[in-house]
Amino acid sequence: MKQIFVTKPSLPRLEEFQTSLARIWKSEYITNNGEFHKELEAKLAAYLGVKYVSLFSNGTLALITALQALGIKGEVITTPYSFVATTNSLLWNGVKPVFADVNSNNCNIDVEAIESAITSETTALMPVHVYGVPCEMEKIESIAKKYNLKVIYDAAHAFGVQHNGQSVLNYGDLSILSFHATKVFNTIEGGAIISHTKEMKQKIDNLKNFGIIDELTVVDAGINAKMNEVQAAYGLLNLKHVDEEILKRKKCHDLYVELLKDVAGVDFLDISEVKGYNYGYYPIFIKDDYALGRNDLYDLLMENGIYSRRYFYPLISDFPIYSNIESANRSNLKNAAVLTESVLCLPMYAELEEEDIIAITNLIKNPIK
Ligand code: T4K
Repeated sequence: MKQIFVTKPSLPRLEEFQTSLARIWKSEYITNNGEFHKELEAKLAAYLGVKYVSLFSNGTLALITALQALGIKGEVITTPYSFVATTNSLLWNGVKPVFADVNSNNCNIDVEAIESAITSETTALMPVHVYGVPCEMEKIESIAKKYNLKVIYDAAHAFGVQHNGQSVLNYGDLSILSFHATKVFNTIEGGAIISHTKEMKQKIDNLKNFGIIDELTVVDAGINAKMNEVQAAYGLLNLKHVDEEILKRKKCHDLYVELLKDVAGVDFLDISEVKGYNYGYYPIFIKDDYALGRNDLYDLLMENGIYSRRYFYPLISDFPIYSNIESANRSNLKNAAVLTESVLCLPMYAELEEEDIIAITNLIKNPIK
C-alpha cells in the first residue's frame, strides 16, 4: 500500500548542495557565524521584509532565548492550542504559563481571554500565529501597552505571512520562526529570532553563543544555539525555491477545498483574508454531524496508508506537566477543547500528487470502515 505522510520536507537540489558542501570543505570553516550563516541572515531579512534575523539551531531554542533576551519572569499568558515547545520554553525560563482560550474561528488566542487573565505577576504575552494565520496583533499590542507587557510571537508557522502590508514578524517585541524539516522553509533543523534594533540583535547573538563578546569577555549566561554552515548553506538553496514551494502547496490547498467543500460535518480554516499565506498546514474540523468521529476518521485514513496528524491534540494544558495549573482547566478553555477534539491536519506538501488528494478526499466523503 502506498504511504502518504502528513508532510515531506522540501529538499534542495542535490547537485547544488554538493557544490555548497565543497565550498564549506574548502573553507574548513563549518560553524560560528560563517559566510553561509551571514548570507542566510541577510537574504532572509530581505525576503521576509524584516530588520534583523538571528539564526538558531532550532525554533525551541529561539523561543527560550527570546524570553532570556527580554528578561521575562513571573507569568506569561499563552495559548494551550499549539505545539508543546511554545509552553516548554516558559518552563525552561522558570516562568509560569497562564493559559487563555482561543477563537473558535481561527484557532488563535482570544484577546478578551488575555485581558481577563492578567494579574500583577504578568510580564509578557506569548501568542502563536497558528497554522500561519495572524493573531489580532493590533488588539494584542494595545493590551500589552496598557499593562506594560512584552510580546513574543511564536511565528513558527508564519514564514512569509503579511499583515497590513508588512511582515507579521515586524509586530511585537520579538518573533520566532522554526525551520524544522516539516516547515514550509526548512534548514533540516533550525529557527530564528526576528528583532527590530541593532542592540537587541547583538544581545540575541551573544546569548546564542554562550554570552561571549570576545576571547576575554562573557556578558550573559548564554547558551549554545548556533546554526552551522551546512544547515545555512542548505537553507540558502531552499530559499531560492520557497516561492515555488508555496505555489505548489496552494494548488494542493485549492484542490482540497474544491473536493471537500460540500461534505457535511467538515469545517475549514478561513484563510481568504490572509496575505502571503504559506499553506504550511491543511487542517479540517470534524463536527458532530459527520459520519464518523475525528479519531475514527484518523484511524480510517491510517488503515489506508494516509498519515494525518492531530495538530494540536491533546491541548498543551492537558499534559501532566501543565494540567495542575489553575488556568489549564478545560472549563477555562472551552473553544480550545472543541478544536482539539475535532482537528485533523491532512497531508500537505509541495510534491503531494493530485491523485493522492483525490484518494484522501474520496475516503473522507465515503468513510466506509
Ligand atoms: N512553536 C510551534 C508553534 C511549533 O509548531 C513548533 C514546531 C515549535 C514552536 C518548535 O520549533 P522546532 O524546535 O521544532 O524548530 C513536528 C515538528 O517536529 C515540529 O517542528 C513542529 N512544530 C510540529 C508541529 O510538528 P512531529 O512530532 O509531528 O514531527 P514528525 O517527526 O512526526 O514528522 C511528521 C511527519 O513528517 C512524519 O510522519 C514524516 C514526515 N517527515 C518528517 C521528518 C522529520 C519526513 O518525511 N521527513 C522528515 O525528515 O513534530
